[in-house]
Amino acid sequence: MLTESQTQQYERDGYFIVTGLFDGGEVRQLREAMIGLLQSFSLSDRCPDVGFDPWRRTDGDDANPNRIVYLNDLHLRHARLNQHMRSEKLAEIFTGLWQADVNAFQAASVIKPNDYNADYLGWHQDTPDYVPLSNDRNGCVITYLDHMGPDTGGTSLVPGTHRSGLPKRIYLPVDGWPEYLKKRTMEGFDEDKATIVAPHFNPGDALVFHSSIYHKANANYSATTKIGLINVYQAVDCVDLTRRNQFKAADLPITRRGQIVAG
Ligand SMILES: O=C(O)CCC(=O)C(=O)O
Repeated sequence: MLTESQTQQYERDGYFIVTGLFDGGEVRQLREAMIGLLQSFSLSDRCPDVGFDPWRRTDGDDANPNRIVYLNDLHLRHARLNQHMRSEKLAEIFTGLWQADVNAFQAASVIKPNDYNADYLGWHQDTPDYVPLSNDRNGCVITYLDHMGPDTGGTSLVPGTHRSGLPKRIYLPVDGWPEYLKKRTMEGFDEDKATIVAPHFNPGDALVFHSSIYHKANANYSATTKIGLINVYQAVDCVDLTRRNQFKAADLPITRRGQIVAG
């Protein structure tokens, strides 16, 4: 159940962390499911729903030999990941925040392979990919399956920026980077002047954030792959006005009358 302080932090800062939301057994099952998937794809499977490390400079590890960095539609790829999207622990966070039933929006994973420079993913908001929505009751929870921090594949945020409007997204060339690789950022955003938080997450911790908060995926300079599960939800009264969301989780009912919908 949500605490008053978590609800207040979400309103004020646009995020909060639930430590130990999932226990060791749950993390093990989720990690096993993910590693099975990571090992099942090869580079020829590259498509918008299966992304690979664009640097192409280093070998992967046993868990992620082909250096997958993004996998979408997890609920259709593995029963345990479908169960995770429909877990009461995740649903209760958002039904509590919004005092409303929720639908799914996306069920994906952002994976940070060993020795992975994620700077190209850059500072961004998720909302620009989603609008027009009828309101802002759309949010994400990342479930960390590994120890993940500032240089080991965690997530950085700028508290309070969920109320800063939607600056234009831009892509900048970077000295020394290959021409095909640009750094995503936001017009007018100066990382050096921002108050950034870069938490350390333990396996089973969850980061809940408003889809408009400025955030970025951190590099992973450790020797092993780090996995985060991304689940995006929205309140039933948050309508995707142009049916822009093409993720296969779009509009799947997760709760009705406060109870999990079987699926
Ligand atoms: O992988 C992360 O740490 C952040 C994920 C992210 O940037 C996103 O979901 O938009």
